[in-house]
This record gives sequence, C-alpha cells and structure tokens, in this order.
Amino acid sequence: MKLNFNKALVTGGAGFIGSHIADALAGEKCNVNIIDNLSTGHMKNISHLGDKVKFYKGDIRDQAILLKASEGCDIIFHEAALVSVPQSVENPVESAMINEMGTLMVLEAARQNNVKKVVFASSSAIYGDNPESPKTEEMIPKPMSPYALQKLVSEFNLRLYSELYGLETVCLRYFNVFGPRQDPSSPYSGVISIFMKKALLKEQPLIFGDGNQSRDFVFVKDVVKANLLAASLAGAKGEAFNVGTGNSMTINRLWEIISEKTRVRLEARYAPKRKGDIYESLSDISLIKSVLGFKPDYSFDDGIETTMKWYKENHAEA
Ligand code: UD2
Repeated sequence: MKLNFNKALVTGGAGFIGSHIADALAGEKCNVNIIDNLSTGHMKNISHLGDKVKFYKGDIRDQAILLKASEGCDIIFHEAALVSVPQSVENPVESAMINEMGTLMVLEAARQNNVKKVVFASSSAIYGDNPESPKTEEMIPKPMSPYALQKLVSEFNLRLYSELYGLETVCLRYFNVFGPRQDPSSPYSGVISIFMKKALLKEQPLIFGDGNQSRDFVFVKDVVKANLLAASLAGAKGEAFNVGTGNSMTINRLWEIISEKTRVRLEARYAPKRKGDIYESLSDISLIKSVLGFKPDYSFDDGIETTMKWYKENHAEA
C-alpha cells in the first residue's frame, strides 16, 4: 500500500500490535521511530528490523523523550497502553495515568512538533454493556471498566485536539486482537495467547464466568491494514471506526477449537466472572468498509493457524 507520509512514530512499537505496525511501515520504506518503555513490549519483537527503525527507550509520560521521538514525524500511531481490563479494575489510577494522561501527552507532543496526524488505538470496550448487537459507531458508549472509560476520554481528547489545534485524528476501536507476538506470560494477557500457551503445555485453562461471553477476534495483520488505511486516506479525518471481523465466538468455543487443533482435548476449569467483563462483543464494520474500503484478509482459521505456528516456535517450553 502506497503511504502518503515519510516519517512515523509508533508508541508501544516494541509491543504486540505496535511491532506489527512498525514492520509494515518499515516494509514501505517509511522512516520509523519507536518509543517503548519495555514494560510489556520486548526488543525481540523489533530486533529483526535492525536500523530500519530508531528506538527510544522511554515512557510516553516523559515529555522530553516523547518530543525527541516525535520530532520531524508526519504521523503518530499511538499503541502504547496498559491493555488489560481487569488490571485497570485493580489499578484504576495507574492505568489512567498511562491510558488517559499518556494519550494526552502524545497529543501534546504532536501539537508541539507540528505532527499532522495521530491514529489512536481505541477499543470496543467503550461500548460496554450496551445491549445492542452488533456494535455500531454511533451507539451510546457505556463503559464498564476504568480501561474502557480511559479509552473513551482519550477519544474525546483526540476530538478536542482536532477542533482546537487542527490535528488530524482517527480513532480505531479494536475488537479482540490476536496473533504472533501477543505475550501470554501474564494472567492479564489476551485470552488467545493464554489458551495457546496452556494447550502447548497441556494444562487446563481457566474460563472466567460461564464461558458463553463472546468476542469478535480480529487478526493482528488486519488491524495493521486498518491503521495504514486510516493513516493514508483523508476520509478518515476526525472519525472513529470499528476494527473487527463482524463475526464472534464464545470463550467456550474458542477453547474447544484450540484444544482440538492442538489435540489436547482437556476440559477447562471455571472461575467467577471478572469484574468489568463485557458479555457480548460483535462488531459492525460497515462504516470502515464504506469509508476506508477495509475488509479483513484473514479468516479466524487462517489467523489461528498462523498464530499457533508462532507459539509452537516461540513458547512451546515457556
Ligand atoms: C481485550 C483487550 C483490551 C480491549 C478489548 C476490546 C487484552 C489483554 N485486552 O479485552 O485491551 O481492547 O479486548 O474488546 O488484549 N478469559 C478467560 N480466561 C483467561 C483469560 C480471559 O476466560 O485465561 C476471558 C475473559 O474473562 C473475557 C474474555 O476471555 O471474557 C476475553 O478476555 P481478554 O482479557 O482476552 O480480553 P478483553 O475482552 O477483556
């Protein structure tokens, strides 16, 4: 895809989604800066890029390093965040400092350095317990967790920066992203990464609640595609778009599929539902289809096969 910018900053660029965005940008010969404090990101996610990227080890709340990292950039892809819903329930202040204040700091660095555009990793979590399904962008958000509220407040901050300072902004409301490099090492990790690791270790997974809660799982490379479209097309200006597949599955079904594919066939154990957990999550992607021409390239099956291969090679004995 032809990019209409030359230099980009990826915040959280050593993390799961950020490193895939950095890969795609570097592949298009874009100058890429990365800022990451390596709290959940890893250098091994970007080491293959060598000097195609310039790495700044630092926190997005450190204005000095952020200003250095964003200097001369045309665009910022803001992926750095504390991504876990339950972790935000346990530590609402810390997560607000990162997700809310951190995003404000990124916007402010963009303003001071005359960066033209910010593409923001928002979340479908903002829809919360609004019972309408599938979720459409004009629905009233009903955040159920500090994480969801912080993403929503940040969307408003992006809009303000656009109105007050003329910064071009796009919010991408990611549904449940999965794929290679999603780190399974914490209980706060994404469910697919945890289930993959459990299957490879032949251990029973833990399902929170009855397991009938559902998620719209979108492969990371499709999320990258949505980012590049949002970055390059003028029609995206000031908008918020769902980034999902339009299909969902329950957590029970997810474990069935992973355990069948890995021939583990272990029953899951169950624990009480997590606070702040959404029950039903399914995207309507008509808006991003019509405005940006986005459609996912990966079926769930393709994505899972690719992801499983990666976990076998990288986390088999983890
Ligand atoms: C994910 C993202 C979040 C946000 C949101 C958008 C992560 C870690 N979180 O939140 O950043 O963008 O999607 O929808 O990527 N579960 C189990 N057993 C486990 C782990 C999870 O049953 O060992 C359940 C969990 O209770 C939930 C579902 O699986 O019902 C998904 O959990 P998650 O932490 O992967 O993602 P979610 O939807 O909270």
